Amino acid sequence: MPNSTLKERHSTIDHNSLQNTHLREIIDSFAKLTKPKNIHICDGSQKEYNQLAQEMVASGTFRPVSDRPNSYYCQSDPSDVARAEDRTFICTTNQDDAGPTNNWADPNKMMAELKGKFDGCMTGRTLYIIPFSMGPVGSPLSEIGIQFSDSPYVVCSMKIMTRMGTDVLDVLGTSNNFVKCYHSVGAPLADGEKDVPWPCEPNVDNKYITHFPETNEIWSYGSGYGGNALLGKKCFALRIASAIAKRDGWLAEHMLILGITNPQGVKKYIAAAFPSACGKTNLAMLTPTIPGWKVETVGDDIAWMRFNDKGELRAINPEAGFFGVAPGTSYNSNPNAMNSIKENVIFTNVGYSDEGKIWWEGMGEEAPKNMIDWQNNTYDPNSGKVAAHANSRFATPASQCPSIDENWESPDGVHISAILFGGRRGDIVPLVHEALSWNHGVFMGSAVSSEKTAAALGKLGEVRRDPFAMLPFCGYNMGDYFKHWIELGKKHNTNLPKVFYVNWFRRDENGKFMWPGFGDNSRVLEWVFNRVDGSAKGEATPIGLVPPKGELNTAGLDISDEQMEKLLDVDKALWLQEADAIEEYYKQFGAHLPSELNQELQLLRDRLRK
Ligand code: SAT
Ligand code: MN
Repeated sequence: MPNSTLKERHSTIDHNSLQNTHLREIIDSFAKLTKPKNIHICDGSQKEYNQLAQEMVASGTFRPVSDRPNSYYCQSDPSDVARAEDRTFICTTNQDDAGPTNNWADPNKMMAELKGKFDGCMTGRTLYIIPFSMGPVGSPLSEIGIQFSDSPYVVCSMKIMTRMGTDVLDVLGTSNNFVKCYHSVGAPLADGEKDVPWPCEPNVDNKYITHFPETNEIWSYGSGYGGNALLGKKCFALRIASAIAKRDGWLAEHMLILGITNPQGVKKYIAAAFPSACGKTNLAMLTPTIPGWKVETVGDDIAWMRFNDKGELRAINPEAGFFGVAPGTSYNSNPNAMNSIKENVIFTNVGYSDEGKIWWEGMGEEAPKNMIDWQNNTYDPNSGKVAAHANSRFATPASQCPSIDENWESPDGVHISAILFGGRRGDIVPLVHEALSWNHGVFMGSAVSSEKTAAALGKLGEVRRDPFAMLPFCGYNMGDYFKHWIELGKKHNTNLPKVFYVNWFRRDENGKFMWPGFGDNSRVLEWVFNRVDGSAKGEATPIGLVPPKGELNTAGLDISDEQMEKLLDVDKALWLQEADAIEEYYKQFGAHLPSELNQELQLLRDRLRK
């Protein structure tokens, strides 16, 4: 069947009339491969969104949320609830370019395997073509992608999470400079076969999340969930973009961006890297408990950063929405998030009541009487089973966030004066410490460690190294990535941000969190802010500078001096063990490990032994 006879469904754009011949050719060959029933070029309009949402309500994929206008509830297949890291591949000609922390695959072999999977995979379905911009449409810092997908859920989610639609095609013009994002849920429909609410390939071994950084292509098969399927996010804005950034001298990072203003009205911007599901969204939207301070949100997950000609590091948030973890989000933990999700939201894998209201554990509200859980079973509070999956999410437009920063869409980005690293560690890592230099900061970032969370499939709780919180997201050799950070510091050494490491999750001998966290994290931000402008003191420890006694603002907090001491304690013996562990972990990078990091490790040991 020639593709020109493919039925165009309620799309205002006819693909044969597309200006961009590259795009037209790709659509034709991809449709030939995947054999969809229909083809639909997305214009990104609200009308289109509403129509798709209504179709999904009719098919049972979506259920309307009764107390939130234009919002929908959705349950995924139980096999498809998080990123599939074991099935995520970087496909480069040389295995060395993917490095020891990525699953590597030969690009030709992988492409052949993928072609087999994609052959006919859209039978009975509609192929949606989704033009989107990461970053404000037309900004020089932005990049364009075209996602191909057979999932209307993905289309609606992409409308929230990215800038999507016709204006992106206008900016693209006839250029071939866009990231090709091929996606299928991997569930062809035979003639007359009834669809399921969440089509996907249930066998995890048949899922593929593959990246071709040499040709700026992403091929994702078998999953409809989160970062596996919303390809603008981790696949493009991190894995592919990090490889582009390495070539072009900038940084694509797994970082939130926040603006913080002191009582005198001085504002600074901070970027912070934490592994998935460690509270980045909460920190980005934090409501300070210290009087007179204000925090505003630029982004909650991804930062693209470049040095400008003044040597300032400028950051943009390439996304347009928040894909936040639902459980634990409440008016207490994150009022700004709660106020961001009053309308135009897609909720996935939370609980849903017979009155059409959504609910999750830690929402700060009593569970509704009659509710189904994320697996569509009647929720029984006595069963010990949760209503909301630990990685259940809300997708909501960033523009709805009450704390959104006035510069969040500024084409020049915002000036970053401090970078925070952090993870979830019950022990040894103090509440906050400051790097002694840029290279020491890179060392800290390279050794980020965290207890595993539910954002990825696998065992929870286990401590793993997650360098720069980029372990699952770096599109090239992690050793070269460290080198890139060192090199940028050398090249732009006049106005570098200060680097810090935080840990909100330290526990006492009874296993209790010692720091209240959430809004009180503003106290740590205050010290960071004042360190940047030189008005706060830092006390030297072997691992870096910590706030000296009395320097961290604990006014109004029920915390003893003894507890503060414990929170900031640096145990030399344990840190010497940590240094051994870092040395062991560094071995995998071989010759790709920059010598500067070995030097930093040596300096750390010297300071610990003094
Ligand atoms: O990758 S997701 O977008 O599904 C969420 C995350 O891991 O941060
Ligand atoms: Mn993330």
